[in-house]
Amino acid sequence: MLILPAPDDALASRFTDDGYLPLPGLLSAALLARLRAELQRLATLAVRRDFTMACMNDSPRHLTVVGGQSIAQHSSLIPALYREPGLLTFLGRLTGLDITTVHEPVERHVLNVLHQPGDTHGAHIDDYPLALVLFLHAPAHHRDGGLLEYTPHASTLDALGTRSARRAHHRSGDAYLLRSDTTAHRVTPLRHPGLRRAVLNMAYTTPGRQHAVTDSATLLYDGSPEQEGTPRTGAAPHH
Ligand SMILES: O=C(O)CCC(=O)C(=O)O
Ligand SMILES: [Fe+2]
Repeated sequence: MLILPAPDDALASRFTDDGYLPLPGLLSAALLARLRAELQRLATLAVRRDFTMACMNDSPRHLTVVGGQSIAQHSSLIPALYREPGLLTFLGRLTGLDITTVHEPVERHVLNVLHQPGDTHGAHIDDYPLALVLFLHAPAHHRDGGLLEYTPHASTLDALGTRSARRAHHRSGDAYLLRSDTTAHRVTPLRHPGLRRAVLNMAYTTPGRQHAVTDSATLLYDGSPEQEGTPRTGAAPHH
């Protein structure tokens, strides 16, 4: 299903140094098409989120999501991709970690869609050590926003939004791997109407780390919408 590169030493050390590794050739055109169709099919399950995340310096969340539990119940494609043995082997070789799937369903595999001007996935670190992010749709240009901004080996979120943060643009069909528990990261706001950025984020962990350390994923993907702003259930992107 995925076109996995050989996990050589150069890729491995780049990932260790940068906390980020672009994997642009990972998705075949056929798999990209299937994942886009799956996103469209799951759109009725999507929930709008507009709130600030208290445990992440009150950073903003303006996006539409499909949480891991909904995906587990209604998709067979995404859970199968998530568990693909070759993918787990690849991630283990690349990172040198004993990689395993995340038990709790909320954060395991999620769909994040930015589709309105100003939509952003604000500053945070993840609960689990690895995030593999697959781009189903992305703005064409760097200047459109929707960039991944990140600071490797960070103990705070403070450098995000400053000139010292690194930024990466991705195209539809791209992928990247992030050392997501120690790399502070955010997605910069979309800058115009008519843009769409949709990712599938798959989280992986190591055997001793099966518990979320913050409530951020629960708030974003499983919280009661009424408590967190002005959600619009079903306001899902349709292409
Ligand atoms: O959309 C992205 O590039 C990052 C997503 C992310 O950080 C997350 O889902 O935790
Ligand atoms: Fe993240």
